[in-house]
Amino acid sequence: GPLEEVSLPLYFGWFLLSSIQDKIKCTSMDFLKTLDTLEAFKKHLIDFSGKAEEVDLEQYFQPTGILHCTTKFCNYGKAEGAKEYAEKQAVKDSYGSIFDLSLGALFVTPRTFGARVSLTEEQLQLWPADADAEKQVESVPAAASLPLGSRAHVTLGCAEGVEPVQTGIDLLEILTLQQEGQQGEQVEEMELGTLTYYGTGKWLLNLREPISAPACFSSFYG
Ligand code: 2AM
Repeated sequence: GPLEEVSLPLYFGWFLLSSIQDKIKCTSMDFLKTLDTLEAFKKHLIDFSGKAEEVDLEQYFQPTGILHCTTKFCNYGKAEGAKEYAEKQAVKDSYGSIFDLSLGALFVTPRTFGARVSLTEEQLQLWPADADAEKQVESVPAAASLPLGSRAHVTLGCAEGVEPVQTGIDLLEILTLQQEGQQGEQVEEMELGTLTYYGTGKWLLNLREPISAPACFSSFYG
């Protein structure tokens, strides 16, 4: 019946509690404010915006709503493996529970702005292993050899016209470069951590102190 058709959400994920949302928004805006004033960033502006003109990163990235870490994109049941995921025992058992997510890095590309999430063994139980999201990214074939859960992230903003799904793909691209042994160019010790440039507009800030973010495992219907 019609009820059954809408019984699967747009996606499952961890939704950050509101107190930590505010803190992360502040921290990430501070980071953007500093990043676009750095000489190293200005040097690579061409990669970033196609022009040598300055960009205001705080304006460049549009917020994308409630901060969350998607575990499984179900597309109301149309995505592959959606039903199987929703029926997993771990998913049912954890639904509505609070988890502590660890945000270890911030990254910026010309398309997206995100935070990398390092999942614990317990949290990986909620990561789709079968229809492994990482392995479906055709544009980053090497991502298939990254550890499970590498894609886990919180989207903090997207450039105009860019869909949030791109954030995970951008993260996988950076992690793939790291895995292939690219050291990147360590450009700056910032208060928040070490900033590294991976070429073609890809920036990664490894946080000195990972941000611990309480988050509720739930789903979004929209
Ligand atoms: P995000 O997880 O990078 O933010 C609704 O569109 C949510 O589902 C967004 O949070 C989005 O990206 C995520 N999403 C959309 N399409 C997806 C896909 N094909 N695979 C994984 N996540 C997707």
